Amino acid sequence: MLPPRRLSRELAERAGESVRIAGHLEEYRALGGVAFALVRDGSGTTQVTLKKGTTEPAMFTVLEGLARESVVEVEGTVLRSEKSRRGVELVPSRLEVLSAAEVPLPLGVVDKVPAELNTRLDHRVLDLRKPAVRAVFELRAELLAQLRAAFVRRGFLEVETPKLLRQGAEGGATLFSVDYFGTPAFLAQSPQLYKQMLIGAGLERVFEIAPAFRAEPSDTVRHITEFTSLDAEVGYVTDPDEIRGLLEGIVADAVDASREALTASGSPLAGGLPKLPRPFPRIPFATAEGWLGRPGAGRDLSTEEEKAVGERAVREYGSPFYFLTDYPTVVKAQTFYAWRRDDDPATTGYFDLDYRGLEIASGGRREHRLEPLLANLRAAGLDPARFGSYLEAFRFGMPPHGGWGLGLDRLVQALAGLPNIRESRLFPRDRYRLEP
Ligand code: AMO
Repeated sequence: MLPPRRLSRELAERAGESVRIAGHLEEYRALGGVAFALVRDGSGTTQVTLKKGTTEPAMFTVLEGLARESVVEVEGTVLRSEKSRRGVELVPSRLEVLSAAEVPLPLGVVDKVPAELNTRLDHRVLDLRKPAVRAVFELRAELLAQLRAAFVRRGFLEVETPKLLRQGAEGGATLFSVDYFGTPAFLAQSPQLYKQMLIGAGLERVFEIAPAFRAEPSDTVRHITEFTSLDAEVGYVTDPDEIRGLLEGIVADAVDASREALTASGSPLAGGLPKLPRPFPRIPFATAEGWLGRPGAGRDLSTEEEKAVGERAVREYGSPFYFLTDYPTVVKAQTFYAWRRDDDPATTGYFDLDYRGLEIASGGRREHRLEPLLANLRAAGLDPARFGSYLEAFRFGMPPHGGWGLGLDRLVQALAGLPNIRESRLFPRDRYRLEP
C-alpha cells in the first residue's frame, strides 16, 4: 500500500533503455573529463554521468550554474555501472531545469551534521526531502492503512464526528476556545461523547481516525496540541478484557502487516517493527504502584514513573507493549464516563496501553446507566445541564459499551524510534509552533 514508486527505482532493470527521470539536484561534481549530477526522486537518487566530448557542452554549463535542490528533468540512456550507488547510471541526452532553487538553502538536505529539530521543522519542506524523514511518513501511511483494514475486518464502521463543540470531555484546562459566530465553542479534544452516542444509535462498532486538539501548555517530547486520535467504541461489552483483546489484536495485526509491506518496499524502518508476543501482558495499576514503592498514592503515574514501569515490564514480560489495568477511581475522577466496578467502586474498568513507558492508548468500559453517570458528572464538578444531548442518548436505551482512544502520533513515534513526537507529524503544532 505504499505510494507508487517512481521510474528510477526500476532503473536497475532497464539497462540499455532510454528513460526520463525528474527530481531534485542533490549534488553536482565535475572531475576533469567527467561530471556527476545526483538526481533524487521519490524512489532514491540516480547518478547522471556527463562525459566531455560526448555530452553536449551546454549541459555542463547549466548544471555548473544551478543551485542544489533545483528541480531538473533528464532524458538519457541507462547503463550498468558497478561504481554508482544503484548499479546503473544515466547518460543524458537532454536536460531541462524545471525550477531553480535559491541560495543559500536554509536547511541542507544531504548535510552530514544533523540540524536542530526546530530548524528542521521551520524548513520542513526541505527536511521532508531527506529519505530518512520521508521513511517515517511511509511507515505512518502504511500503519494507518493497516489499522483501518484491521478495524474493518472486525466489523467496525468508520465514522466522522464534529470537531467544533459546545463542551469538552477531557477536562477544561486543555480546551481550545473558538469564537463561533459570537457564541463560545471549543475544538474537540476527543470524539468521546459522540462515539458513545453512536452506540446509543445502535451502530454497535464504530471507529474514527481524526484530529484531536488539546491546549497542552507543557513542552514535552510526547505532547503536541494537534494529534491524530484513533478512537473505537464497541457495544454490548461488559468485560474490559474483551475491549483490550480487540485493541491488542488490531495493533498487533497492523504492526505485522506493516512490517511485511515495509520489508518488501525496502524501508529502513521495517526492522524496528517488532513481532509482538500476544497476549500483551496485563499489569494491574496496583502492581505498578507496588514496583514504584508508592502503593495507593491516589494519583496517576508521572512521566518518570511511567518510564520506570516500562523498563520493569519489558524486563519481566519481554513485551514492549503492555496494559496497565484497573485504574483506581480516584485517578480517573475527571473521567466521568468511566465505569466504576459494581463490586468495587474504588476501581474503574479503565486501562492504558503503553509501549516501553510511553502511553499509546487509554480506554475501558463506560458507565451506560444514566443515574450513576449523572453522579459521576456531579462528582467531577461538571453540570449535567451542559451535557443535554449526550445524556439524551442514555435516556432511551443505551447498550453497555466500551472503547479506547489511541494516539497515532505516539504509536509512530514508538515504532519509528523517534525521540520527539513532533517528528511523527508532517507539520506539528505545539505551544510555540503554529507554522509552517
Ligand atoms: P486520553 O486523554 O488518554 O483518552 O487520550 C488518548 C490517547 O491520545 C493520545 N494523546 C496525545 N498525543 C499527543 N499529544 C497529546 N497532547 C495527547 N493527548 C492524548 C495518547 C493517549 O493515550 N476519550 C479518551 C479515550 C477513551 O476513553 O476512549 C481519551 O481521550 O496516546
